[in-house]
Amino acid sequence: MILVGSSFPNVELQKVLSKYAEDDSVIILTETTSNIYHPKFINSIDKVIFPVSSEEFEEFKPEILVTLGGMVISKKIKQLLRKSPPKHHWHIDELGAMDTYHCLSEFVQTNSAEFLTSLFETNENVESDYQQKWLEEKGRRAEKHEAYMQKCEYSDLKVFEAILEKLPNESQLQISNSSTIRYSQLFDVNSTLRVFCNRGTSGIDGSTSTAVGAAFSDEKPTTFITGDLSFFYDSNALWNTNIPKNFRIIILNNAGGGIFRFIPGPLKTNAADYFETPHNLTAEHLAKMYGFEYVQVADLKELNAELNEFYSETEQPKIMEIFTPKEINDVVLKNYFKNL
Ligand SMILES: Cc1ncc(C[n+]2csc(CCOP(=O)(O)OP(=O)(O)O)c2C)c(N)n1
Repeated sequence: MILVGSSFPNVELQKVLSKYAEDDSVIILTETTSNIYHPKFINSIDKVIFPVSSEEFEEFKPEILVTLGGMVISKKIKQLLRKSPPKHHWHIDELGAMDTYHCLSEFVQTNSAEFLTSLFETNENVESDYQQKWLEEKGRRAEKHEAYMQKCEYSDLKVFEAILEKLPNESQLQISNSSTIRYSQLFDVNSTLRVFCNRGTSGIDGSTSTAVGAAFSDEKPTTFITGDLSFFYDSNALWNTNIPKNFRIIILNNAGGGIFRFIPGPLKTNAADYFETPHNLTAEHLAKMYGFEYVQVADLKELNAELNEFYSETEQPKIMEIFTPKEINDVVLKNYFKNL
């Protein structure tokens, strides 16, 4: 198993990993922020393994785990690999290694594309149904995903699907922490995009600033998708005279920290408000103050209509604020995972 965490787009790495995809004994798992794409890769890790129990994972676990790149966001793969560790874990990176799965046996401090290329040359194919097993699982989950999404009601999940479908080709996507980055992992992201998340230690404090800087340094359009609390927390990022006109911000405003309705704990205590931080704020006045065009939507029809216009050329950068129903977002997502 080759597991690729966050990485800059890398043509050499893409090339060599595509070769490994032809080896039946290898499965490649990629995160949305890995910037690596191939139809035979498992590009939505959580979608495929969320329903897999530790016992079932015995069939899917690798003998050798090779990890590349930075942070891995999928909590489930971390849990499964920690519980059922592979015989060997090698991390390949020029800088450093973290023992994320508590079984690191080898840190190879080198360029990962070069390492994999040399390894490929000495590699002997073995007969195996390992990749096939994973790909069959991927196919089954993809069907369940489609069926659920077709009847899925207006919610953060449904909105995310619509946003991802309309992103312009070859553009840059910046995603903030909390549920936003996790939703993105459930969909097939347009393979011409370059996708980034200021993951760090999952802070909500600097994503907007990072997106502004990234937009400034890129001629192609940049879209930043963020939650409302993350946006308000770092709104000072907009106090900047260098924001390009082709910068777009999409705020999923579910009136607080929606993630705290999803994770176990907060809703069962009387302290849910302190986790969720409910509010009635909108970004409208901030948009006006900082010279952004502003549009707000509150249902799927409006959203699709506005998305059709959203990326056309404008004289100012633009914010779209999407209001979603906080009472059902978590139910829709929990049912999504149940349905898988
Ligand atoms: C700097 C910082 N403070 C607090 C937190 C704890 N925290 C994690 S998620 C979250 C809520 C984020 O809400 P929002 O951006 O609206 O996204 P949603 O959960 O609705 O997707 C908070 C406060 C954090 N991650 N970073």
